[in-house]
Amino acid sequence: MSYVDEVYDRVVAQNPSQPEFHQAVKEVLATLRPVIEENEEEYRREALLERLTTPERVILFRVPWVDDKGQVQVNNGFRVQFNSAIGPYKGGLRFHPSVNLGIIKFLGFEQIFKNSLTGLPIGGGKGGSDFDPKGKSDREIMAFCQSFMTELYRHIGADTDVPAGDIGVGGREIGYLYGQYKRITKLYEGVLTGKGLTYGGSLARTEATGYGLIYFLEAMLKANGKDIAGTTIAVSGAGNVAIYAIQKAQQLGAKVVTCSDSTGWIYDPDGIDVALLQEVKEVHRARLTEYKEKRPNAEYHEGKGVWSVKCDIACPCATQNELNLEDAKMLHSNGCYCVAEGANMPTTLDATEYIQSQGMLFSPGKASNAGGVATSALEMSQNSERLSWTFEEVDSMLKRIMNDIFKNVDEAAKRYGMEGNYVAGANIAGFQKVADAMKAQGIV
Ligand code: NDP
Ligand code: 2IT
Repeated sequence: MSYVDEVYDRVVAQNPSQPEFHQAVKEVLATLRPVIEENEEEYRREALLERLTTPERVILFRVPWVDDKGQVQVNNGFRVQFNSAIGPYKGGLRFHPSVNLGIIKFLGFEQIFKNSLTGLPIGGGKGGSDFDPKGKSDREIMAFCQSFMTELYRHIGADTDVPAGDIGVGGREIGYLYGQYKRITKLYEGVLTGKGLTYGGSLARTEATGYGLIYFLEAMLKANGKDIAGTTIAVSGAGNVAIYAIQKAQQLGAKVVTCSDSTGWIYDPDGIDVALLQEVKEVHRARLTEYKEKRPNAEYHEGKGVWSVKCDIACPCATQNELNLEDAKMLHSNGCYCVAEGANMPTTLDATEYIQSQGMLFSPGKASNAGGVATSALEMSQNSERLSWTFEEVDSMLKRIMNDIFKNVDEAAKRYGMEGNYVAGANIAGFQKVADAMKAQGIV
């Protein structure tokens, strides 16, 4: 059996009931096959792939907090410190009822390659909780965040592990987490990113993942003789990534006609009104039915459905496995020629294979959503030098980073005879730097 297959079987056997983690490992290992085969015996002797697929450290903890009725609630807390070969662990915190160890491991594993692709010195990590922020009061959110940090603080630090936001964790949560970290440790340091602008945050971090996705998409379209201006785009999600992807796409002359949340979706033939979407989601934290009430031309539908809309480009920006084979077939039959992932692993493996087999363009999240974490690393740099850069400075660095990522991914795919396969290109380019650093640092 080949070394790659042996390691995949081992991951499945040793991590039962973690299908998302298996899926992420399967995709990466399958595309690394030609790279591994060049030096198979050496990699096998050094157990490089076993080490790469085993987290350096997994922290599981209890998070007790008191709700507004005086009832004590208990949630599970997680932090997976996956790989520190090229820098301190870096990656978001997700608060969502679906969170479990397998989901945090898939996200942490993806983060290793994504962070490597940014070209910046950050290792891979991820964390979170099965806490559901929906419907909670501000006081309950604060109580939860303070309790979460009361355990997490001992495992993180500006040069050790630097968490940030993800689903269910935005500016408000980062603020409460930062306050508690500072209170316990007395340290005013860049231990979290996505901070508010008054206490060490970076301009353009809020926009960075969505803007970065569209900068990457622009580069990918351009390399394939296409232009974003004049296209119709279907976006899913209505959170941080979706909102700023829609904003940037519309600034560049595209029309975005959909968005969605966990209960329904919007089709707006006139193009999504971003200011209204921000008011509904960022200010009121309300349902998309409120968007429809203020936008009579738009349609609201319950459930899932954005991929049934006719579009040129699809950008899934909500969550994992939200675009399946049936969705991919629908997109293709409606003339869609490009899928650019904003979320982490939003496309199932069979849907990805179908999209690629139809000659559609496809960018994996670990490449096209890397702008968020890249800008987090720029926030860390600003914190270290105790200076703040302007919006234009950060945005132009973000744009350059996304263009460089596209170039490196494209070149890596070509180098191994897989031109246009950006999944393979991203995994190969991300892997090489991490593997070199791991080899140089010995058996650790
Ligand atoms: P947010 O919490 O801001 O928004 C998530 C959006 O997706 C919400 O509209 C939410 O609906 C919807 N959603 C979440 N879970 C589900 C679900 N199970 N089914 C249907 N809809 C769902 O998160 P982000 O925008 O930050 O994250 C979106 C994706 O992007 C995630 O995959 C995340 O890992 C990834 N990502 C985020 C980065 C960042 O910087 N924030 C960086 C790189 C990737 P509702 O409004 O009802 O909650
Ligand atoms: O998935 C991701 O890259 C993020 N949620 C952002 C991580 C970060 O550290 O900014």
